[in-house]
Amino acid sequence: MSSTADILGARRILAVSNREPYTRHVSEDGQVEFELRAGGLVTALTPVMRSSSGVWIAGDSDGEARRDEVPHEGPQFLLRQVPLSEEDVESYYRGFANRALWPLCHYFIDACHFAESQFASYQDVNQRFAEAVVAEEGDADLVWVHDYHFMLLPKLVRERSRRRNPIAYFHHIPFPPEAVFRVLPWRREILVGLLGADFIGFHTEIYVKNFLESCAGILQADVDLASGRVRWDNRSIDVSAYPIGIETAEFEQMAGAQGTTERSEIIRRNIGAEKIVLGVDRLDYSKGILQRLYAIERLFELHPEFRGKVSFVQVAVPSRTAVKEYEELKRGVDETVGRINGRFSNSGWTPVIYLYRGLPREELVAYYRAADVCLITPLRDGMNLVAKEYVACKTDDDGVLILSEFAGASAELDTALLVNPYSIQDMAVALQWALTMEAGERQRRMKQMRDHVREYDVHKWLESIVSGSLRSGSEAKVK
Ligand code: ADQ
Repeated sequence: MSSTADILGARRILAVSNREPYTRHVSEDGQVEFELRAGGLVTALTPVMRSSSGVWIAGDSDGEARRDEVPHEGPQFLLRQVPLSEEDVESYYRGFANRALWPLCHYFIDACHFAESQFASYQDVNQRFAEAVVAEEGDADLVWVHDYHFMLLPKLVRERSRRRNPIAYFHHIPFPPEAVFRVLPWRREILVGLLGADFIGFHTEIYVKNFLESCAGILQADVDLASGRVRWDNRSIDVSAYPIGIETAEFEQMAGAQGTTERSEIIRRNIGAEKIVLGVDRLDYSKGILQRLYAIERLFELHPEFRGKVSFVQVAVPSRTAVKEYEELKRGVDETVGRINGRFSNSGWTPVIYLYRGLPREELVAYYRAADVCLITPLRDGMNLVAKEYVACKTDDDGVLILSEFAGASAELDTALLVNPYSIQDMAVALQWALTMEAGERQRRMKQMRDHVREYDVHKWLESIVSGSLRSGSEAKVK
């Protein structure tokens, strides 16, 4: 049994997330099949959900209410889907979650769109999820709410539930400084919604501090910054930093497989450059892809010696394509890649290779193995798992990570070359350094990061968060 299962004992996890952990397919002969979604959280949480017969509540954009036992073979857990109409998706998801909360939490005030009707839809969807939680809740559960789609949910569950199960909330994206958060017209409602939890987790101490200062400044709540506690509504809420990890062992094992070595050699041969620089992201304006391209352009301007020898590969998985800002970004990236290639390429060498698609996990790992340098420069990012995945795959300790100081991961991966992603010059200088760094220094820096990523993997994160949540649940009652 895993240690998380030990800590849970007879308790179940009742998890809530916007996206479901399994996608449901109906084959031509009517057979229903479930496919596990790739991703660290789902991979780590699923075995615990199975062993404790947990419940996972998620949205269903096909608009159907379903309760399915997943996976087909036991042990199973219950996947309950809350129906979301096209209007809900437009207003609650694309609207309030992704055009108000997402930019706000990433400190992009100018990109925020605040609409009363979208907040009303967000409230309505949160209420429907709260009803689903209460309907599924057992006597010994840990209610665990995930992410910014459900910031009102902890309070709504507390008000509706007669059971006194601990409620945990984890915020996967940044939490902005109070001065930024204040801009939100519904700042009080959102903070009070979250304070319905017993435990609130963020990736870094900075987000914890930002949240606590917002509670003190906006709600005049009694906050203890040193111990990370908020007193609210006669309860004590534990607010802590728990940086998420990845499935390190799985990435290491895939990186070491014979097939991966062969595939990464083919990738290198096809690209044909002496050195490969890699970027991997969802196509999102928070990831700083345009600024990164400008830095590559600056590198070729300032250092003609790299022309013909270095190629930059950007893999961008399409994301939120129906949201206006994302369409504009896609156009901007297409144009910039075209311009740089038009300016510098010659027969046999392409400066920027742009893959606008998601890659299967094995292929992604082969790209990580093939890359001499990984350039991860979000303007703001809760954590950034790609940085950790790249490190885990460098099993020979050879490779250089250039990382934005505004990614949560920079608090842990501090032997990366840390850059300010708003400074094109800073990134170009780091690129030049990375491409000429001696093997000894590359290995020393990488080894330190690899040891960290191995020790603090997603299983350790899960274990600490579950024990932290259960502890704060019981402490909150006795205070
Ligand atoms: P995301 O913003 O989605 O996550 P990230 O942490 O980098 O960002 O995770 C992306 C995942 O998708 C990684 O596992 C990566 O391998 C995969 N991925 C990205 N691009 C891909 C591509 N082109 N092809 C295939 N796979 C690709 C949010 C927050 C982050 C936080 C996580 C977890 O925004 O800051 O780290 O949640 O809490």
